[in-house]
Amino acid sequence: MDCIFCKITSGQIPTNFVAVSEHAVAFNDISPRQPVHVLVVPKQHFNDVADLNNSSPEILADLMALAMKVAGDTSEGSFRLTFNTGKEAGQSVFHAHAHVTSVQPR
Ligand code: DGP
Repeated sequence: MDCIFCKITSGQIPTNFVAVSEHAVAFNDISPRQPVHVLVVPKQHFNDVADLNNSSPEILADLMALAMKVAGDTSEGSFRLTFNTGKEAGQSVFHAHAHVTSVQPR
């Protein structure tokens, strides 16, 4: 499968991870829309967060814990945590991921 986030999480595309957990990695978005814009991505491929929730709630819990750590480390406690799910909702990369964004970097 030709998936850009699989290439990033596997190390095939070298990427600076800002945080890592057992099942997920976090890295800066290539085109940030806020001063803080970090993507939190499961190492294993799932098409979107609904697929991830149905297939592996424990990996979703691990990803959420990493997203909350990133939010705490990068913001002053005011942040957004977003999963765009489906093309009509703005999802453009079909490998599940959370956006952590904040206008107030730490
Ligand atoms: P979404 O639209 O919710 O599917 O978000 C996908 C995000 O992924 C979008 O904000 C841009 C980002 N992105 C796409 N390709 C790359 C890449 O190769 N590297 C990084 N760091 N981010 C990427």
